[in-house]
Amino acid sequence: MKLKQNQIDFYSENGYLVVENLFTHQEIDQLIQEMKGFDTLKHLPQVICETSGEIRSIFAPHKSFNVFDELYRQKRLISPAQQLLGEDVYLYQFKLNNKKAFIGEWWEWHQDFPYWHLDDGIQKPNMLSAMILFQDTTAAQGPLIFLPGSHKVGLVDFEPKQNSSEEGDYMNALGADLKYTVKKELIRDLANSKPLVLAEGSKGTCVFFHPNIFHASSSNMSPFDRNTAIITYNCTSNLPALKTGQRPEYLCARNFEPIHAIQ
Ligand code: 6CS
Ligand code: FE
Repeated sequence: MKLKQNQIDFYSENGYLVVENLFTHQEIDQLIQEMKGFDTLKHLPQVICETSGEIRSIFAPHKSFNVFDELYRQKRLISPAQQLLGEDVYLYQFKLNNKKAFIGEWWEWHQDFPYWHLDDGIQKPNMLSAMILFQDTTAAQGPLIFLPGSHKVGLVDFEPKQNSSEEGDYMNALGADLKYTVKKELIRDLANSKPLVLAEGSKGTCVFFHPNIFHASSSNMSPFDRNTAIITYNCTSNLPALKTGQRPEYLCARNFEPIHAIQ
């Protein structure tokens, strides 16, 4: 799948791009089936649970299950990523974010790049995330909320937080109480000039988004699950600084080989 120029322009203007039906229902059903295998792997550090005990996120699912290993290499993801970034890419981070019916919790307003820049030492935001929707997703399930165009602002000041001080503590990058969040005034100002957008879409839709776009999501009060796969690609010229005390491989991958795309 190659993006058209108008899609590339839309992405650079807005910081996100929705591509409907990138995956078939059958393909998604297979992924959902495979995800059940993680119930037995809850003790692993890369499986993050909600306060209720349900799985919130699974990092590096490709290390445990073959279907996920084949997912991030798909040409229909790699080609658009290369087009939008203008370079070869490697897999930086791969997670499954779950939001279970009735109990799935929110994400505060944040940018992704601060985590990757400050915690992993990546220099430039030459990265992107591809989010695949596993269900037909509407406002009721707590989809991502984007502030279009906010990626152009660059890295912004964080809302001061009590939990943001401990160096080397990466768990507060993974739960509902995030360490790098965007200041409320800034969101208010920008949202007054550009309306917020919900990442809604049918099962199999893919949403590409920029590491600096402001985003958040509400809890899932609906009776329907909302599962997503979020695959982050980085340019092979933009590697993390390898320093001591760095985050585990399931958050910041160390295999910098350009991905060999498969059909
Ligand atoms: O720590 C990280 O890498 C992650 N944290 C957040 C809140 N978003 C992006 C990324 O997965
Ligand atoms: Fe995020």
